[in-house]
Amino acid sequence: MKQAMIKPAEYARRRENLLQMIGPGSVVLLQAASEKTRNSDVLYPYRQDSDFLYMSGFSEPKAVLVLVAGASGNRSLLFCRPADPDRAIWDGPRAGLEGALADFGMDESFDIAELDKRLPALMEAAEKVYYKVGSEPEFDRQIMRWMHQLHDTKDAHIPQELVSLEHDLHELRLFKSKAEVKAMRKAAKVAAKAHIEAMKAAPTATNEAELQAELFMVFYRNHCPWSYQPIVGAGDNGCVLHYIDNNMSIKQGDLILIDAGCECEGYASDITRTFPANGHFSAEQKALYELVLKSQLAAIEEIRPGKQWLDAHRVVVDIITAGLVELGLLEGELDELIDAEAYKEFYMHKTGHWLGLDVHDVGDYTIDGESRQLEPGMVLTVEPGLYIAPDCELVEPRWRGIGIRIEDDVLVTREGCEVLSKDAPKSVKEIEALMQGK
Ligand SMILES: [Mn+2]
Repeated sequence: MKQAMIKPAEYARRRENLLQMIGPGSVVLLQAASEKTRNSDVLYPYRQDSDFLYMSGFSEPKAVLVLVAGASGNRSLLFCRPADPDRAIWDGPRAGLEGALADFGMDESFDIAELDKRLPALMEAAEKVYYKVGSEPEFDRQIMRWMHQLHDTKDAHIPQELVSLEHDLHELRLFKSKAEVKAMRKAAKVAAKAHIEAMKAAPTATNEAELQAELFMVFYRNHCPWSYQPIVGAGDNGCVLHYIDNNMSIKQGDLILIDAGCECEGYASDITRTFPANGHFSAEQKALYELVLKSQLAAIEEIRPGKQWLDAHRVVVDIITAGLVELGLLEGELDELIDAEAYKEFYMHKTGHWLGLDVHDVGDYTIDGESRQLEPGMVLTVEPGLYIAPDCELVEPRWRGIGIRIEDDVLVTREGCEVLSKDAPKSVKEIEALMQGK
């Protein structure tokens, strides 16, 4: 197997950091994602829970991670499925209890079948039990059963608080380490290449599905599975924000909007490009495209330490609204239009989101009601768009059915920012040259 970018020592450091935050006398319980049936005996591809993955690097189902912050030091315990030569014939090998110690840096490992037997005693040693309260009904019930068990045991010590784990853990996840940035840079590089291949294939493609195939070919050749169902929307479909059917025919003169990203060691990229199917922007397409691009470039200028998360969005709203007035899609006084949010008819989403192990990654966007300040190590998307619905009566027919979004993945650095997805072309000139084979 290829050497992992995120090393066991980094996972151990994360566990240590979390236990430092929550302090001694605590126990943390995290459950692996469960397998999900697609139909009959067929399962959906398994994807580990991002919080569990962040704390363990362990990507098998049927596991529970227990972190103990005790007076005599911190311990990491993994309950998982033992190695099983018979099952290995069908499913391949598992890490097993030995692997949990040797490859995942655990202090102790136990058979997951012993969970009920051992967990109450581990909880008994703690004042506070941290877990994702309310997120998995069955796990909630299981923890309550263990609590009842302690209540029913003579002289047992009972933890005084059940505390939600998410806030502290997600604060850690918001700031990316060097190794995480490396993984995200690769995910962005591979996705950018996929977008380039889709652009090159578009002039001879007749259906959106063919372009999705180009994306997947690049993803899987680079061992990076998709990070979310891609959007490949030609023509009017580009205006459907969460379009994922990706099976309609591509018509001469369509714009094609592709929103697609992949994962490297669980870390996502999330890139959107919009380009003309035939490699030539029409006048209307170009006018709106240049406007979105101008707002996107200005928004990226707003990504640096000390700026607020919302500053990029504010700049986009100003530029988009002014541009729509200039092009005649909106009428009125600029300030009034902005106050009235008139742009929302054509631009109804925010300019970005945190990016990491989840595509819409965790972390607070506001602190005490104020938009959060950007700090080095945060990664976010910058993705303004314009969507003129095919049946929009507010504008001349020539603008209708044009959907555009341009999205990059941006790392906040000490000096400003780094656009991780910069390899994907986005100027009109670059796109047309690539698609026309120049
Ligand atoms: Mn996005």
